[in-house]
Amino acid sequence: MSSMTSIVSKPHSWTEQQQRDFQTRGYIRLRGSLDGSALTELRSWVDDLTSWPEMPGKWMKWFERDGDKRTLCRMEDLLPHHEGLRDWCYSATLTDLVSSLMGEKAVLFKEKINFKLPGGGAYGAHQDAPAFASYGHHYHITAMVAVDPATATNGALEMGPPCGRGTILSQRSDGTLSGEDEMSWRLEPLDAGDIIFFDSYVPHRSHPNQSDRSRRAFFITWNQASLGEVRQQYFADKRRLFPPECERQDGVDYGAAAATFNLGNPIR
Ligand SMILES: O=C(O)CCC(=O)C(=O)O
Repeated sequence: MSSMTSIVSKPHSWTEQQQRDFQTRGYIRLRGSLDGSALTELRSWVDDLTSWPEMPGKWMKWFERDGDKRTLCRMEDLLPHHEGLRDWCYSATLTDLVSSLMGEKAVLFKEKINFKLPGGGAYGAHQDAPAFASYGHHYHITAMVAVDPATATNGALEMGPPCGRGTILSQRSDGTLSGEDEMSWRLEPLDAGDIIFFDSYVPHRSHPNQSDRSRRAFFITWNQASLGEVRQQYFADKRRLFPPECERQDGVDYGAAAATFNLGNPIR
């Protein structure tokens, strides 16, 4: 397990134009944020994490299922177990970048890896805000950090029209957006090492991975520090209400927690 902290994001501050773009569109893409050695290290972390066995009470692993076949879909609650990742997620570089987009001090809310391996499923159109509304929070920013290139064929993120803070769009019963077909969507292909920062109101979705290449990415989310640090509470609640597969009990229906903990996801 690496404890290096060499992973940095570039640039270290936003231009006024970038700040305006983020406010107008609800997201901004940074190309080439991680240099070659940082990307190599990030990839080795993901390879490490992927190899860790399922262990109740530790890192959380969820799978997609196709009959008896299961494919790794997601890992969460990683920081207590990985020093390098913890140092990076709490680094001043990342926190300051997010805080300046947020307009106030940001604090880490949660971290995960979405694997989207070949054949991995789609993410339905959704806003994050309704799923993140617990704990009295109103606004979050997430960084999608591309570990692999994200393309039209392996299910890159698509962004919908910006909504502005506080606007919650009409939803289907599963929390996905009922107006999805009337919206214009913009595909955001990424090179490995690119980062998209997006707010919790901008609609987004992604198609299945129809290629033979993985589309792995970190998703790191921050909330306003003024509204409290709840990361540990969030993962305790999630572990209780929507546990990873190895902590599930037969006969329990975990569907009730899906709108908060599994919104639009291919995990079943
Ligand atoms: O990984 C993706 O393509 C979408 C991620 C997402 O929106 C989510 O995990 O809620």
